[in-house]
Amino acid sequence: KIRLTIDGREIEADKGMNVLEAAHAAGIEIPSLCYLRHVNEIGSCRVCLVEVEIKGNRVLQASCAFPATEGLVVHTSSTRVRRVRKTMVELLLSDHHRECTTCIRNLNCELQNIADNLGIRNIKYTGEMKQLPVQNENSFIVRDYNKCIKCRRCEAICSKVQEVNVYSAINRGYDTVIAPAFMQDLSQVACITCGQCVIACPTASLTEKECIDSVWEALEDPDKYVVVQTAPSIQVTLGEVFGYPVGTVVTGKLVAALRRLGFDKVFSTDFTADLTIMEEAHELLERLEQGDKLPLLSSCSPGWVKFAEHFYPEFLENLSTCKSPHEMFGALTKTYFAGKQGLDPEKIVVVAIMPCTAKKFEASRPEMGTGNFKDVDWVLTTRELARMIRQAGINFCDLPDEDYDTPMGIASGAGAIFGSTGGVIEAAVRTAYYLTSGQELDVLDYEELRGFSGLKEAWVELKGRRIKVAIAHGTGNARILMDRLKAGEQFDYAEIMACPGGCVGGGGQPIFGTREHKEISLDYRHNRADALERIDYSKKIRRAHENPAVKKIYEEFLGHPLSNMSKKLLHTYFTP
Ligand code: HC1
Repeated sequence: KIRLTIDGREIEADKGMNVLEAAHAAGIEIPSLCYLRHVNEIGSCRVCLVEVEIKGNRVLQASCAFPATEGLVVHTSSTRVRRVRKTMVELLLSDHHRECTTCIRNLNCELQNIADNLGIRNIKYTGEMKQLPVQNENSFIVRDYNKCIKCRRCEAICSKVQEVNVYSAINRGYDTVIAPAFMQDLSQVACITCGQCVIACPTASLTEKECIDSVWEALEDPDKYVVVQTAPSIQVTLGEVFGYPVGTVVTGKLVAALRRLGFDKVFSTDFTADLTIMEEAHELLERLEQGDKLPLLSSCSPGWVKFAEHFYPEFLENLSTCKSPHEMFGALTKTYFAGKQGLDPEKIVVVAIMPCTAKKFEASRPEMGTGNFKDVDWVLTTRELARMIRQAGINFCDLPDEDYDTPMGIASGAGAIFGSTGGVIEAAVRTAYYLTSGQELDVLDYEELRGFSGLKEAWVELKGRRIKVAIAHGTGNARILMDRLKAGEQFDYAEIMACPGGCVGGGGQPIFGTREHKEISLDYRHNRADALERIDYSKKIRRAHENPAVKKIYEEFLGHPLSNMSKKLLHTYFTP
């Protein structure tokens, strides 16, 4: 520990902290924009300037890049500091397309918050206002260069955490843009569509490609039968937007809100997560028996699949052929469910509420359809759903708790834990153990598969053999695992999720304001993951193979896992 003085208060801080962190730990607020803890500590925006006493002089320094040292004296809110910070933000605003009232990040924009906190009421600096492109040709992310403040957080997340390296600075000085090479659209470069850059962006320079209006149109069309499914993690993240603490389970209100919005059926992707486990566990056992295409690599995270396609195409045969649960759901809605209800599949619209921008991309892939039908018609992120709820004037907090519709709303606890890192393997092992032994596991909780370390490995007992499994989340960690596989290390089964923390940390999840961003770490994802575990614990049925609706769909429609019908509707193939 070290001791330093901030604003006349002597405080203690950990060795190695910068001044911003030390102040924060002591409850002293310093505004910042470009700073992301451990990810982007470059001091470029200068908003976190403070005065530091050096040899009797008060010197301005960026607190995010200045080390806290023993005996240091710091002033965080002197008149000079406040004046200089104000100037920095005024300069940023002088060239920013200030469309606050119509902006998608209105009231959730870090630049807007800071301008308000600093009391900026007019901007002294006028001059040239850039007119740069707004790129929205792809199906997942919109890039508005006119709202970029060059904080480089997108670049830092993409290169240091995800290790995809899509963004870099192009040009110099006033003409600098942070962009893919040659300012190409994200669909033209090796972007994996994960949306971590959207979560990192403090303004609306990076946003999801919104498709709310298309969903409203479908809901208002009397000829359409609109079915909605919710991904496992939405149950534990949507509440944040409406003021609930991070990690609150709001399943009942989520279902009620979707009914109030007018969806004809409200179903759960957890149901097809159970079904995915049935298919994937059988696939694992088949490959283990044949000793072929091992390790089996999970394929339910479309950002990870795209990462593999760009960077590890030699492993595409190892990917599970299972479509992801939300695509399986779409395929079954337009076949099994349509048949059961006597509905014309042409008239069914499948909407998926996903925590993920990559799911938008996945739904647009040509592989993800059956016959003339796309499996999923529209993907809304958690944030888009929250906007629809507000647009409809629904008071989310006052809604009663309601249950999903049957049969495709029935799910085991195994389906729920899919939404956080380690959940797919844990769910699959519960079922694979039963399939190999005919007995149920006594202990369902695999502590060694849980937790947020970037890369976990463990031996898991199945009847008659032990298998070696690995779990990676965030494609930076996936890269480490894949390089080890390339070097010849042997694993049997690996779960890889593109986003840090798994889907609870997806690029379509609620975005926190300035303060929480300083704390950005895996912590808030922990709370969300814990909430998914609570859903699992609370279920009477915690194994996918015990889900009565899953049993029924095999009896009535699919036959058995890996049947011809399953392969036709629920599986796909990725080719380099
Ligand atoms: Fe996920 Fe999945 S869990 S990928 O992590 O397999 O997005 O939440 O919907 O499809 O079920 C995301 C979450 C989600 C699929 C499932």
